[in-house]
Amino acid sequence: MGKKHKSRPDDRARVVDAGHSGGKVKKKKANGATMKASRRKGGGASANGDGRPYDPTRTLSKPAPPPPSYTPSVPTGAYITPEHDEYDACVARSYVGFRVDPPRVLPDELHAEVAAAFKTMAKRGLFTRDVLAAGKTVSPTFVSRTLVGERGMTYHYQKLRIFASPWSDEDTPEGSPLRVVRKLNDAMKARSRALLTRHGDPRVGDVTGSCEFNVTLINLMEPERKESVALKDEGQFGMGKASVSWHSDSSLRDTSTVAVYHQTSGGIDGDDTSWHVALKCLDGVTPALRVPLRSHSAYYMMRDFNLHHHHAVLNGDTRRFSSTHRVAVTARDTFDYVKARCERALAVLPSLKWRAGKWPRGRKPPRDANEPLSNAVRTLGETHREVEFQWIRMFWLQGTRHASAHDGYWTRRIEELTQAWDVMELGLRFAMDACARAADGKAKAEPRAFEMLRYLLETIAELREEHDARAQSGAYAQVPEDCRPVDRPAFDDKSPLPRNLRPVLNTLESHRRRALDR
Ligand SMILES: O=C(O)CCC(=O)C(=O)O
Repeated sequence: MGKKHKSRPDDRARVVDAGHSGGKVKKKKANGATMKASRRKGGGASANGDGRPYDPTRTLSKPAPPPPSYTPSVPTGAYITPEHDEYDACVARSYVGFRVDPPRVLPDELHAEVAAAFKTMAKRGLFTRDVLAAGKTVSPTFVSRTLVGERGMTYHYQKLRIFASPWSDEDTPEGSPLRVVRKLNDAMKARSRALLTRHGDPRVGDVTGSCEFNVTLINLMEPERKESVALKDEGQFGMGKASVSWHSDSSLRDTSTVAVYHQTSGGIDGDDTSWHVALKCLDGVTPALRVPLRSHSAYYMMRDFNLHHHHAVLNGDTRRFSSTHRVAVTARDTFDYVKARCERALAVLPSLKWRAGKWPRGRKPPRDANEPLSNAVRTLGETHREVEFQWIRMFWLQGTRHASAHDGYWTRRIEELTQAWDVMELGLRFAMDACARAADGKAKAEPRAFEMLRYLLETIAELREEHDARAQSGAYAQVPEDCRPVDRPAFDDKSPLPRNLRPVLNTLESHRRRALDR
């Protein structure tokens, strides 16, 4: 199980029995005894009799109440650290689900492989600042990041979709650092399962939630002196500079665990504890926590922790990588999902072509030729909008460096989606032509079809305007030129519809009036 390491402040956090919610704290020696017990039992039962069988499919039907607040017996400052006498009691009561693992929980060989993989990925320029949007504010992250995960996965946060470099064998050459990331992910899964099994939480009964991590967002952080962008103060508790400010993670499967593996340049035997994770309850009563992290340690936020707590990362003195393993939602976030959606939308093209009067003479009309026009317009238009704004524009918003970094898997798929989008543009053009024919009395179109088409074209026009404003934001001056937005999908004179849809909307309105007057 790797080398022995001296017990440090972060080891203390691990020995807190999170299964207790009443503030009574039982301490165990930080000697790995609990890990061994788990292996003997195959990870399926508790070492302390408190275990629940791990079932990733079972979640809470409604949110559980937050854990109880903790009021220190003697007044403390706004936050406490593991050195504080009441730290363990406070974690057990109000931060149930938070655990810290010391480095020795993972084998030294894995630590070393991961260190080499992160270094290679950094050298290859895979880490970039994400430029995020919140309301009308656009700003780059302080940290550089990259997403790695199952093939076809994406992750959506703060109005940005990021695309996972696949870690699968079929998409990576032997020796790829991405395969090492998958190995780390497997280790984090195994460890999270063991912790979930061993450390129950009475608030949620036997719900363990999932730790079947499908992506990891890996952060690269520099000490403040090396940052090109000024860091902000943590702001609420006087904890110092934050590299990642207070937040809870979004787009995660309900009740799922987040596991964070942390490495700094000091190496496994180093003394560096300059980086801290900060945690707070949302009750305004319980003291916040400021927890030092030793290089090669990991921390876990289990089950619904993310729902009732926020976390932040406090800047340290060294270069830091953190790999944040997550169970990201998949309903609308995978390539397979969007591809299937495109296929369904493209199936309405023949009926639109027929309604537009472009159907080849003598050929049998399509099967759905007499379906209401509004249905076809809706199916096509909603998919067009999603593909353009959630996929193609999101991909190119992140620049040409991003496109080169994703050359193996995503560029081909984005190209595929762009071809489907081109056909959908043609479909919208057919819908316009069908409305023109109705205005001329050459065909019938129900009033709802005009309304549906107007609604969809208007939202597309608005979203393009919003996208342009975002792409022109001064925030992009803070990132390298090849990380700035590229305007895709492209339009030219032969495009079925122009990029600016305002004149098209005026034409549609005049078709509608003429059709109504008939
Ligand atoms: O690096 C960490 O410890 C956590 C980072 C984090 O909160 C995030 O990436 O959302």
